[in-house]
Amino acid sequence: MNHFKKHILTFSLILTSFVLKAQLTVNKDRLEKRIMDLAQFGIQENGETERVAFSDADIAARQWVISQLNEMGLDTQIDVAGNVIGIRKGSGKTKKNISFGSHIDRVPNGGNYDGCVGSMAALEVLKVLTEQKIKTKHPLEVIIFSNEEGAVMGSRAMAGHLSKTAFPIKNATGYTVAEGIMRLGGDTTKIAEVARKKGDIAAFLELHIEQGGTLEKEKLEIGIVEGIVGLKWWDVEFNGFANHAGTTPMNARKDALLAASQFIIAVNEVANSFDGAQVATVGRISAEPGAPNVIPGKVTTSLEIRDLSSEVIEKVYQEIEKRALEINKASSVEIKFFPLDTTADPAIMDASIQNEIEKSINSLGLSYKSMPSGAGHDAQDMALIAPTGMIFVPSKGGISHSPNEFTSASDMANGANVLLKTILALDKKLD
Ligand code: HGY
Ligand code: MN
Ligand code: MN
Repeated sequence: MNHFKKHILTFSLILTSFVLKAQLTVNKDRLEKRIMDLAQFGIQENGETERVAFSDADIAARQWVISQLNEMGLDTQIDVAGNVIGIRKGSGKTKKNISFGSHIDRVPNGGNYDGCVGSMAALEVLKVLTEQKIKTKHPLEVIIFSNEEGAVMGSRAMAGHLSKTAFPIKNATGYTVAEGIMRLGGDTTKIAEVARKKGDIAAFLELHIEQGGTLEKEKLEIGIVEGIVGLKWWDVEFNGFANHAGTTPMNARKDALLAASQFIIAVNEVANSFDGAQVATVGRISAEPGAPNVIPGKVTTSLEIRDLSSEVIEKVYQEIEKRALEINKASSVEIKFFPLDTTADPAIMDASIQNEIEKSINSLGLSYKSMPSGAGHDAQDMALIAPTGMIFVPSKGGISHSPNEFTSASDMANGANVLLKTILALDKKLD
């Protein structure tokens, strides 16, 4: 009889664990609460959150994430690039992590979901696995990258291509990248040590909001990202001649702000003149001396160009340079381009990872499409060193980089469930 009982017991244990795994889902309300808890870091009087990389709010939020990871028994550290790392030990012999995560730093006046959904979903996935006492063969590594909005710096360092030339770049906090990395607990003198070798990581996954309107418009629940655009940044300097706004005749001026205005229109016209999905933007401008009764003598603007092809980015840039030369000739305002070391190359996502994501989506009965990403992500750096995949969830109204950014709890939970299932599937499939 005992023998029989033992078999029944074993069978029912296997059945329960099978049923549990089949029903294994994230806790939607807990995930939404984490998003709101995270939004408290940098909360302003008007109820919006400011949390630009390297700010006190960013540092406090990163410490909070570390405490959440510690509570779940993970080994945590801040690497020399300021990335927050949490490791959940695996039960197998393999030392290769399955890594997943995103970022929690934001653009100025940004939203609560960009980067935060992937980061908080990573915590939720770990919570569910801990609660259900599910061990994975591979160690699981959560990465909350540093300074993603400053051109994916933390993941660039991990991919081994963050050089000292990027260190002087300042963000909206006024801190340079070097100062910021130190503030986050990193160490710029050892930045090379953070680089992972290709093959160190078994797979990298990032869940992220789409930041565009495609999924919502087509009433789809999930996007499988095929590729991520590359982007390049420049500072553009306009040197004219500051002079009296009242006594200087209109035909005797070297008005730097007028030239910059013509440049901004030219950037828009050039980007629209090519077929394809390239984009070009002037997002920042400063005019000196900035008084109403002085003709601006010096203006500095930003310039950003993005496309899935580096060649197209270069072609658009060359056309913009030509238009700048015409403006210079007509206005005698000198125009100089300063490329910033913020280049993020276009990245194609791993086909087998996309396939695993698709299988997870189908097992959950969710609607989906494969699509490119017009936004840059840490995943584009991780794709240089590991098989990488990205999962998109809808952005309401396609709005992002704005306090009006929103993704519903059920959409976030859908994405987190796809992330969870794909991690478990990869854990089984990969050595
Ligand atoms: O700018 C981007 O594309 C991303 O949101 N950092
Ligand atoms: Mn992002
Ligand atoms: Mn962003």
